Amino acid sequence: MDRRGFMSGGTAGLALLLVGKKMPWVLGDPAYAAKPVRRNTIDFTITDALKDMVTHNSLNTAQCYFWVYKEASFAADCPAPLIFATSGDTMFFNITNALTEPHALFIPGPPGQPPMFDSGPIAPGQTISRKVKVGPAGSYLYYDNLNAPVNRMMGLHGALVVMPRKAAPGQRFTPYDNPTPAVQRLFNELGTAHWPGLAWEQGDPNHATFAPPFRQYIWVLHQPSSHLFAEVGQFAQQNPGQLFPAQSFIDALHNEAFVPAGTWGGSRKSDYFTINGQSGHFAHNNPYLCPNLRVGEPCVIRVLNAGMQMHSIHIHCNHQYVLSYEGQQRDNLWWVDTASARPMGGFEWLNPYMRSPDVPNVLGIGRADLSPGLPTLATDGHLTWPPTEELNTFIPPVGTMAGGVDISVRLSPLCFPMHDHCEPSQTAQGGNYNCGMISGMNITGDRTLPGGVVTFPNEGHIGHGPMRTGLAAPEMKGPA
Ligand SMILES: [Cu+2]
Repeated sequence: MDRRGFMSGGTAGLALLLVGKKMPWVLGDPAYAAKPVRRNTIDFTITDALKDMVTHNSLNTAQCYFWVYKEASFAADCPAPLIFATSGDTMFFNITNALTEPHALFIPGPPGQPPMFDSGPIAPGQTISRKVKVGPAGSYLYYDNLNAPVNRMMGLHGALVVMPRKAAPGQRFTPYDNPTPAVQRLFNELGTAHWPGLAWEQGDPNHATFAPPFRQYIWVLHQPSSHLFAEVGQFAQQNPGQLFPAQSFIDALHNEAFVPAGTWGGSRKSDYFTINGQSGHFAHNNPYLCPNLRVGEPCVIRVLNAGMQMHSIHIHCNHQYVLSYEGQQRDNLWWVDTASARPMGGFEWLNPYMRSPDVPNVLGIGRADLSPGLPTLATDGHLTWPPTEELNTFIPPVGTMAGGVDISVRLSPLCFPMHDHCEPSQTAQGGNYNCGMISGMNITGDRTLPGGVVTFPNEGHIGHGPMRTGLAAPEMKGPA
């Protein structure tokens, strides 16, 4: 397995490519500030890579072999870089096929419409250069559609997010060029009395509270099989130019009995379940994946399933509005806590970032509703919102020193899980629970209380809390 000297994929942040000049908002987003690259020409080499997987450590050398679109600016990884572009932009692909069988890059259009882009087969050793007119606004998987599903499953896929050029006159921004009335109405109501706080496109230009505009997260789902992928790599090495039989790939992944890795070699079923190539701790505690926002800071979550297995994406804390399902905007919005992403399907959610409706709070049960007459609820003489008891709890206590370091960990922010209800995906290598397809949503404060933005007490405490993302605000004012 050393055909071309495998590259090692890291477990760092998301590779991000910006097309066009209309997206300064991305650069203002702490989740994306890591190192986006701005260019209109995307240089892909179709090659292979070996990646350390979630359970990789000094005792367990778990790795997986992938085929990847490697962009010139970034290390090889699966998925390929997230591309942000604006509807109507033009971008250019230079694509070189460095593998031994034909490959391609395909971007579907909206349902029932022609593809946005189709490179057609690129022969081994060949380079093609093509122009793409980007649009309409939405969330797309770009992928290799040849020898389906083998090439796409082997790792040749990534996400393209197309933002609308503008909002309709007098209307709020939505994620679409032509939103349905229901979607437009929902976005118009963000930041109003119904959902106090910010509209989607509103942020803090001067970072007073570190709230970026157009808050959004992209979850590309995948189910790598380390044994099957290695076999495909070996087949290609031994039979250059021949295609791995797609039907036996499907049979292995779907129909083979599961045998965990340690038992002999393991079967060829999926043994990893990833979001943007990450899983377990690396997915959940990753600011590219897990929203870290305050009550009143709604965000969009775009889910795209690149794999062959369904995932039922279930999030705690808030219900989600399904804005679109499999590329089709909703006329009548669903309000759900779980939505299913079928293979090659997906959806777009609006996460309202309201208080969890069943959490009693100082203003009553439900949203931050300032109507008079609502009961003030308390438990054991203590207000349950803001949840200062949780937020002021440190384990071990503040000041616990080890090696000269304060090792206290603050139970903050309020962390809620997202997990896939198709439960096998919660494992890695067939048994390592909680190393699978998980993420979450975290609440780091509340900007809807009377008296202005609340950043929870001790937000500025350094400690070793799991989720420091630079959201500490200078203002630490609680409710009067
Ligand atoms: Cu749950």
